[in-house]
Amino acid sequence: TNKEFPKDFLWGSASAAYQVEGAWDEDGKGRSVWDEFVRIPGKTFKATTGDKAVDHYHRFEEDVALMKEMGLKTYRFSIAWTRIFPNGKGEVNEEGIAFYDRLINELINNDITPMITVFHWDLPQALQDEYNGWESRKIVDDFVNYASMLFSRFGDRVKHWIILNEQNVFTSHGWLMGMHPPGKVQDMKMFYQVNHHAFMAHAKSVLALKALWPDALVGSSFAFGPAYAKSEKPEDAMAKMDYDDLQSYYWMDVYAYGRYPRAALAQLKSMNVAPHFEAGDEEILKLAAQNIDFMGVNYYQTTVAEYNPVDGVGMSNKVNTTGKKGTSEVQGMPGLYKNPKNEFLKTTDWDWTIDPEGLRFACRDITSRYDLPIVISENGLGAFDHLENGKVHDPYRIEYLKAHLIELKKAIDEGCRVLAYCTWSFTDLLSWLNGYQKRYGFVFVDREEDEESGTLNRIPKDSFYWYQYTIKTNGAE
Ligand code: BGP
Repeated sequence: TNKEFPKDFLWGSASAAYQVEGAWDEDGKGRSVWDEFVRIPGKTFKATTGDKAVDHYHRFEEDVALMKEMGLKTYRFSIAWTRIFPNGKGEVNEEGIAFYDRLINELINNDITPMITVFHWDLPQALQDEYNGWESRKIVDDFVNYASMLFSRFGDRVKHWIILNEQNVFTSHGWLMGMHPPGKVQDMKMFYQVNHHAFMAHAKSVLALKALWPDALVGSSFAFGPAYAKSEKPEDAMAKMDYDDLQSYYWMDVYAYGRYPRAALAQLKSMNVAPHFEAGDEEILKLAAQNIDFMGVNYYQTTVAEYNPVDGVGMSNKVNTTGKKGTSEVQGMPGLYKNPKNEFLKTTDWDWTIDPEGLRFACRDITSRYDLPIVISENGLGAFDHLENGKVHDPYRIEYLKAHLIELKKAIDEGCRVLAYCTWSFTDLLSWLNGYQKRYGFVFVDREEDEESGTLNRIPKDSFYWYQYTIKTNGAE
């Protein structure tokens, strides 16, 4: 087999507006639910905010120059809805459009393909105030109106679109675990209803994009954590199946087939939490499914599924946000499954399993089930990095990414059609729940949790030069 990755493979890196931009109240930007949420004491890590983040808003030219130096082929970034429509809808804020115009043009002028995420969690607070945001069906029209504005203004230059980032994460953290806005806990019925609204927003946006730009490439990005059955016990095999249907296929089946997994829906009906459909929804979901071009996958780790008795563990908000190993708790769904530790895998300081083969597993599973091209829209290692004598040595990150790329190449050789691989992230940035101490970038940014200290200077880490070489050889070395 050829050692190189496919011709035109998009070697990339990713970010999200709230995590890098800063300039939270500049040039007409409205407030998002995250601008408010981080101000509630105790909600996020040390009450760190994205007010300034890594100031990408003012330093994007410097950041793009570094991407160019690296040889990056694609940069995935998200647009802040509140820069385009400060109140979520109504009059467009031309200064917001102008910022993204400058960023897109800068990328294109440097031979970097822009890949846009329409929604990476920063919902306008105005829509939350008016009708509880995602909880109301009204969100669908406002979302499509916002997405369509992006398509009409940027679609002449931007071909790659990701509608939603990790719908499974922002809804479970927001309505079950209380860790993302609006901070609700165990509201199962609303969780599934919110998801239905998000699916409709995704589907109608896909159709709106294709109506305007038939050649565009579109999909949504799913946080896929494949599950391994704990043992050869039939009840563990069934636990894996329940986990897959309720935690993975519940989203990917709707994107790819336009329907919910039948067993999951039966389960939700028995619990009286199945979502309400409007007339015509099924047809729209099906039509959109026929129009997506790829499955976006954010891959970080795998999980284990084990049978969980009716009086067993539920979902908790005890997750490790400090980087102290072993401080997270087992999550589960009573009567169905729980997710114990995998004894065979190492973990990061934040208790995420390190499992390169899981990436291959994820690609194979998607290819078997959906036969769709794949965009790896995120993959990376969160770690404590240290600046010493002006350098950051991060061999652990190189080792992590290299191992994942080896498995990704195997998946490609096995028939998976992988279009792009975006690492998380290009520069260091804000981690939603872990602050600035948990770093992912190829480029170190000099800043601490508190906004006053740090120069925000950019310093390429060792991994920057490793990825540069990997891109240059198209993955052959
Ligand atoms: C994904 C998000 C990203 C990013 C990443 C790393 O879920 O799409 O926005 O934050 O995870 O996660 P964390 O910052 O929690 O380590």
